[in-house]
Order: sequence, then C-alpha cells, then structure tokens
Amino acid sequence: MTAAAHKLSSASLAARVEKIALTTPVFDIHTHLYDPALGSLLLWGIDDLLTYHYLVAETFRYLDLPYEEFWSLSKTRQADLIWNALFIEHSPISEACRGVLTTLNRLGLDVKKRDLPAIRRWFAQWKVADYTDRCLELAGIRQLCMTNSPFDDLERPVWESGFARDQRFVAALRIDPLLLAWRDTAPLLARWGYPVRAELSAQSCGTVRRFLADWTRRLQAKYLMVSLPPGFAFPGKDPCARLLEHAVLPHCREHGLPLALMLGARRAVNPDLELAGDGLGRSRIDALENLCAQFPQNRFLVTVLARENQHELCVAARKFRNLHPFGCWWFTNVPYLVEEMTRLRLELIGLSVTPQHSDARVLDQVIYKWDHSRRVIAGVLVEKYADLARTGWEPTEPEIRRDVSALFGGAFEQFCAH
Ligand code: RAT
Ligand code: ZN
Repeated sequence: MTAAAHKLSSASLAARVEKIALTTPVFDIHTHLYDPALGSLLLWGIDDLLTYHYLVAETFRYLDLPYEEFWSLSKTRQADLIWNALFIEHSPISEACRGVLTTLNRLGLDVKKRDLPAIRRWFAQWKVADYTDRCLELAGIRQLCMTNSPFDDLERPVWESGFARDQRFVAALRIDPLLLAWRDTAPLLARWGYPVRAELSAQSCGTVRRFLADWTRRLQAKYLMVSLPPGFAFPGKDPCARLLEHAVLPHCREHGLPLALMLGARRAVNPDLELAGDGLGRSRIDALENLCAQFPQNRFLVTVLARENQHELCVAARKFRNLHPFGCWWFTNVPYLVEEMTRLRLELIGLSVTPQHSDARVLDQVIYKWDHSRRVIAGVLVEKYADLARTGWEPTEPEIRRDVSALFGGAFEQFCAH
C-alpha cells in the first residue's frame, strides 16, 4: 500500500472505531440512580447536578463559609453558591464542572449565556418519565445497575411494599453496614426478624444468609457489592473477613451471583464535608488474590480507587479468571486516568474487562459521564486497532462492534452468567 493510501485507510478506520464507540449501547454496571418508581430518591435537574458532592468539595476550596452554614441552606441556595464559585468566578475546567456543561450542551441548552435562572426554567418543564428516557437515550444506555441498600431507611420500605419495575434499572445489593459495622448491624437484623448474635456463631452466619437470600430475591439483585477501606485484609479474624467467608461468599455461590468489591475508600477524612468528605488509600491486592485463590467458585467484580493499585489489579486479573476489573471509579474518573487505565487494561488483559461505569448519582450525569468516557475509550481503541492494522491484521467492522459491545457491558454479562 502507498503511504497516501495507508493514511486514508487509517483515517477511515479511526472514524469507524470512533463512531462505534460513541454509539454502541452500554450497560452501566454501577450507578447510584434509582428506578423512577422510587420517587424522590431519583435525583435529576440542574440543582441536583450542581450540588453533586464532587462539586461541593471543589466549591469549598474557594468558598469562605463555615461548613454548617452551607449545609443549613436550601438546595437551591447551595446550587447558587456552587454556580457562582465554580462557574462564574472561575472557569469551570475541572472534570466535574465540565460535566455539567457537557450535559447541558447535549440537552440543547446554550451554556454561553451563563444564565442559571433560564436553565432552571427549562428543567421545570420536564416530567421525570420523559426526562429519564431522554437522558438514557442521549447517554446510549440500554440498562443500568442501581445501588440498593436494605440499610437505607428511605429505600427499604419501598422494596418491602413492592412496585412495578422498570426493566432498564437493575438492582445490586449493597451490604457495607453488614461487613463494616457488624456490632451496629447485628441488633438491626435481629429487629427485622433475623436473630443474630454479635459474636457470630455458625447459626448467626446461617441467619445472615437468610437475610441476604430474602433481599436478593426481593431486589432480583444481579450482584452483591461492598466498598472496603484500604486496610482490608483477607484472611482475617475480624467480623468482616468472617462474614465474607461464612455468609456472603457461600450466599453468592448458592445464588450464582458475583460479589463486587470496591477497594480503597477512606470514609469521612473530613466529616464536615459530609458525602464529599471521603478520601482514598492504597489497597492490599494480596487480600484480593487470597479471595480469588481460596474461592475459585466465587466471582469478583473489582474496582480500586488508588491510581497506585491499577497495575497490580491488572496483573491479579491475569492470574485469576474469577476476577473482572471494572470502571474508573470516583477520583480516577478523570480523562487523564481513564485513558491511562484503559490503555493499561487493554494492554494487559485485552477485552475481558469493563473499562467504565458512570457512578452517576444524578440522572442527567449519565450524559456527560458516558460522553466523556466513550471519547477517551474510542481514542485508545483507535490506537490499538491501528497497531494491529500495521501488522496487516485489519479489524473488520463486525469485529470492532463485537469488541466494543464486550467492553460496554457484554463482558460483564458473560462474567455474571458463568
Ligand atoms: O462516587 C461516588 O459518588 C462515591 O460517593 C461513592 O458513592 C462510591 O461510588 C461508592 O459507591 O461507594
Ligand atoms: Zn458508587
């Protein structure tokens, strides 16, 4: 092939890969969104976008206001302060700020007017059902996983009474209080009809399994999930390790469900910031390797928060096929790290990975989170396919579609189905 012809075909390969990566429907495997039937639990609209905890943390870097004063304000007033500090007094270049603008722009709003009251008026016209369709359509989402906690006092009663499910909103059973605050959780379980003893006898583990089975059925959960602190070790004698071994993992095996582990969150580093006050730390990947080795019949979906852990996680996934890395979580969900992590994963473990989830807490955020991630993932894929093409291995359109579908949920579904 002549140099000019090669250039042309690589340009068309890039355009094809980009188009597929930008349009392939995605299964968003971890969000904090709710089935619209859960009413006000599903956040959406400009004031929820602006009061996202990622933006709250950034605002306090500029705002000279006592924390408690900020928290005593109405949501609208908090949003005003955030808009002013992050969008008007400074250019909104951080990833979370840019995300608000991408969202508004993709919704068809003119952001250059910087007119918050007009934006509020635009949102006020929407009904949640239509708006949900619009956001999922713009983000290209075919299904998404919620985060569902029986320990949440607002959420629990809705599940207990039951409701007609929206099939696009799949449940994931979140169990942090069970594993991380056993002393406080045991009396709660007892109150709900699951008599357990704090010292965790075999009988108590059986009762915890009954609790998990009831909630798995009630939610029709696709997987169980927990976020663990950097110090998490396994094996161990603490309640977390014992509950994992004797209740959670046997439950997952019995019900054929993966366990999602989100490793490295340090809760309440600055409690005054509330939800925005968590930090991160480096996790022990040897604990994860021990779990994968000791329980080959269990499957682990894993994301790690520290950049320093990303390479080790990929290497662990090369050793254990019951480990599926996913997502660029929270502080790693910035284009710079999404690119680095996607490259690292594709180069070390190929396509057996789910490169991204949105972690959206506000419905509209799926628009920007997927817009930004799709573009970065597309860029990495273009490069990878171009490298292949240089060897003479020209990827065909169906092959590219197959690969992108795997990355955007297919590999996750296959991992769950094993
Ligand atoms: O990304 C977030 O919004 C965090 O606050 C956490 O919720 C985290 O994603 C988690 O699931 O623990
Ligand atoms: Zn999350």
